[in-house]
Parts: sequence; C-alpha cells; structure tokens
Amino acid sequence: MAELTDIPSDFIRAELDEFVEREDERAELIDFYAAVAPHLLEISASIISGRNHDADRLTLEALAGGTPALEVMDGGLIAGMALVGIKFRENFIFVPEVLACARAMKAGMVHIDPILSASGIEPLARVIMGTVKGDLHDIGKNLCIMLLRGAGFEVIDLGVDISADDFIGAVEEHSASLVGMSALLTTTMPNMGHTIEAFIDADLRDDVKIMVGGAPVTPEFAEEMGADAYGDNAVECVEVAKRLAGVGR
Ligand code: B12
Repeated sequence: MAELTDIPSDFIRAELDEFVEREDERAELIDFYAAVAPHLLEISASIISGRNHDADRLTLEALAGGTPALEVMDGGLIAGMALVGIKFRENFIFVPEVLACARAMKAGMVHIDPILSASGIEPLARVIMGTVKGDLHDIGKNLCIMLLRGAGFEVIDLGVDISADDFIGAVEEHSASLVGMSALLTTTMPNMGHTIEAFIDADLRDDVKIMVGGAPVTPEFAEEMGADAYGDNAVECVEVAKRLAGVGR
C-alpha cells in the first residue's frame, strides 16, 4: 500500500489531504496516484482546477513526448475527474466549478480523440450511442465513443437527453445493430428500461443488442431492465460491444 508522500505531485497530495475524507477512498486514490507519472498528474491538476488552456497544452506535450494516448487519458484526464467527483459529492465545489473542470477535460480529450479513433479499417458494426432522456452528462459516453471508434466501430453519437423515440429512430435510419445508453443520475437510470420497452413495443428488440453503462448503473440493474450487457468503463464498453457484435471476446 502506498503512502500519501509517494504521490509525485504537491497539488494532488494537498487535494487528497484536504478533500478526501473516507478512508477507503483515500487509500484507493493514494495507491492509484502514486503509480502515475508526474507529467500526467500535472494534467490531472489542470482538470481539477478547471484550467482548460493548461489541460490542452499539457495533453499535447505528453502526447508529443511519447506517452500513449490511453495512458494520458487514464492517468491524466480521468484521474483528474475522479477527485472532481468526490469534491462535488461532498459539496466542496458546485456546478459552475464542475463545468469548468468538464471544459478542461474536453480540452484534453480533443487531442486524444483522433488518435484513439483512427483505425482506418472496415467498421466492425454500427453503434448508436446516447445519454438517456433527462441526463446531460456526456464525458463518459464520449470516452466510450472514442475507444469504440478506435477499435473499429462506426459510432453515431446522438448526444445527451435522448428519448426512446430518438434511439429507435436512429436505429432505423442507420440500420444499426448495437445501441449503447449512458446514465449518470439515479433519476434517469429508469429511462434505460423505458427505452428497452419502447424497442419491444416497436417490434425491434430482436434486431438490436443493447448495452448500458454510467457510474450508478450496475450489472444487476442492467439485467433487471433487460439490457444485453453492462460495461463498467470505456475499455469494457469496447469488449462488450465486440462480444455483442460477435467479433471477438
Ligand atoms: C461532470 C459532472 C457534471 C457536469 C456534466 C458535464 C458533462 N458535459 O458531462 C455538470 C456540471 C453539467 C453536472 C450536472 C449535474 N449533476 Co453531475 N456530475 C459530474 C461528475 C462530477 C463527473 C461525471 C463524469 O464525467 N465522470 C467521469 C467519466 C469518465 O465517468 P463516467 O461518466 O462514469 O463514465 C465511465 C463509465 O461509467 C462508463 N460508461 C459511461 N457511459 C457508458 C455507456 C455504456 C454503454 C458503457 C458500456 C459504459 C459507459 O465508461 C465511462 C468511461 O470510463 C459526477 C460525479 C461522479 N463521480 O460520477 C457528478 C454526478 C453524476 N452529478 C450529479 C448531480 C446530482 C448532478 C446535477 C443534478 C447537479 C445539479 N444540482 O444540478 C446536474 C444534473 C444535470 C442533468 N440533468 O444531467 C450526481 C448524481 C447523483 C445521483 N446518484 O443521481 C453525481 C454522482 C455527483 C454527486 N452528487 O455525487 N454534473
């Protein structure tokens, strides 16, 4: 188990010390950040402080210096958002600050996207992705999309606040065989179930495989709602999509 002093960033150490009170979370995050390279923790720090110009510059520098895009994404961008989430939950920061952090995250993601999305091969399958009705969170969905495209899927991104009808319309319009739904609010999770029911009512349920994800979603909830699969993170999203499309594990 790592110690706080093992984390190679004064800023991250101070943030953890001040804002992460739960012992289990603290231990988990200390272990995690202690294993991340200092230049990636600088990216995390820029996300946590909502400095979008720094996130942009530091991400570019890390990539130019040869750090793989996936590592920059995990150890820099997503790692920053983990602390933002805890500070938001505990009311240390509020929506305006989180929006600034999300903007910084997007400034970094802009550079990761083309690298992870470039595959140049015949699409494995066509996927419709969207965040369900009532929900405006899109960072996680966008990460999933980047990795799906990078793995060779064609992805139609419907965006956020997507109704069951819009999901159905998109499947019909694009003849897609896979649907991915994201939800970050416990209040919007049931809309995944409503969308699946709408596919049944439209007599289209047998034509598509449906995967779901988002921080509050669990494998049990996914099964209860009648989804075909659940994915915990963007890497799992790709694994699940491949399995559902019958193109790999
Ligand atoms: C950023 C953020 C915001 C931003 C969103 C900006 C944006 N463009 O997305 C803003 C400020 C707008 C916002 C608003 C709100 N938010 Co908010 N937000 C967050 C925060 C801090 C981070 C979410 C995030 O981006 N995480 C990082 C990404 C990488 O992780 P992820 O989304 O989980 O995605 C990964 C996996 O889940 C998975 N995945 C995701 N989707 C899918 C889909 C498929 C198919 C698969 C397989 C996998 C998969 O892969 C992803 C990548 O690894 C979370 C806290 C948290 N810990 O989650 C709160 C949080 C989700 N928000 C919360 C709340 C309450 C709100 C508001 C109601 C606040 C308010 N009072 O207005 C509003 C709701 C607005 C709305 N109608 O949607 C609560 C939800 C509580 C609950 N249980 O319902 C949380 C948990 C914060 C808290 N209180 O603890 N929020």
